[in-house]
Amino acid sequence: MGFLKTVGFSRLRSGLSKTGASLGRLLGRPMVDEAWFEEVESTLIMADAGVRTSQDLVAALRKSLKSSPIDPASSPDGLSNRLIEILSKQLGAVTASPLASLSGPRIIMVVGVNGAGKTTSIGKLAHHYQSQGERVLLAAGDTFRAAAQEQLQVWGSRNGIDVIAQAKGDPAAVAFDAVKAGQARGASLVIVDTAGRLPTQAHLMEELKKVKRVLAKAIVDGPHEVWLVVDGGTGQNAVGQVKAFDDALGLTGLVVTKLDGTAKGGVLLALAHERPVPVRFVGVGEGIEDLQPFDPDAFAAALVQA
Ligand SMILES: Nc1nc2c(ncn2[C@@H]2O[C@H](COP(=O)(O)OP(=O)(O)OP(=O)(O)O)[C@@H](O)[C@H]2O)c(=O)[nH]1
Ligand SMILES: [Mg+2]
Repeated sequence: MGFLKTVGFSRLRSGLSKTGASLGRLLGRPMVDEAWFEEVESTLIMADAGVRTSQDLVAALRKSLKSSPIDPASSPDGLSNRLIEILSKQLGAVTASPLASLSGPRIIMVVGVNGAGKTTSIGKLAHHYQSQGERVLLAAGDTFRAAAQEQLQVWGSRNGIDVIAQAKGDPAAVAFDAVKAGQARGASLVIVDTAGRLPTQAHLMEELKKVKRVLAKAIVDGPHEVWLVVDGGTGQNAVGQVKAFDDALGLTGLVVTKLDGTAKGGVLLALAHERPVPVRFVGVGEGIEDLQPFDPDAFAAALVQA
């Protein structure tokens, strides 16, 4: 786990420290009894893992400790390592496989509720993919507010890349234009920003479906990816968001943001258990570098050991 040594990991670890501190305290205790299992369960629930998920994880832990017991006195790290193993296995359900290579530009449509971190994440994604040699183009599909276009333009100039925008116009038209511009300019990746919305706002969800339909007409197999950006600090609410956006649009990935802040991180366990959409990246700050590819082992270790 080379990732463990990176700055990103320490950000993640300090962000998730609430959970880690309480799990750490439990794991350092000499007695593994019924009360201990109950405490592990309630700690996971408090870390936003959700009741059902926490119960199932503790059941897995019980089973594992029964078939292969650990003596905390002689093996001080044994319990943490066992729990990390179980959490990583659960998080394995949301591990993303690498994106398949394409001949034309890949289109990533980015959606989510207001303020989740879509535009910021797009700025960071542009930087990430550019550093991997991709030719990136951005589309200002949030035509709802003028400031939203400007915000994306700022990220565009920070990365030295073009942003396709229209002074007036609807998001589907901007998305269509961006695909055509991407094809004409030899871009390998077009990332489409959209305005924030609640999944309960039916007309706004219809608008997203329209953007998706138009992208399907603009390019073969488009959009290749539909990613939901979720604020990791919203706890169980994030699970509802993933289900609703997935039902409406068929998500292919998630970006979970703000794990450097108040987020407790357990929500990824709940997602893995209840609606396993691959987690592509986690956001650990507001800077251009503060985006990490999701690594289930490192994340489980951060949850337990912080
Ligand atoms: N600490 C922290 N802040 C973040 C992260 N990602 C985004 N933010 C902040 O969250 C706020 C909202 O981010 P935006 O990118 O504007 O969110 P959005 O989803 O595009 O918002 P709307 O377009 O209004 O729906 C900004 O202040 C960002 O700097 C993160 O990973 N960590
Ligand atoms: Mg935005």
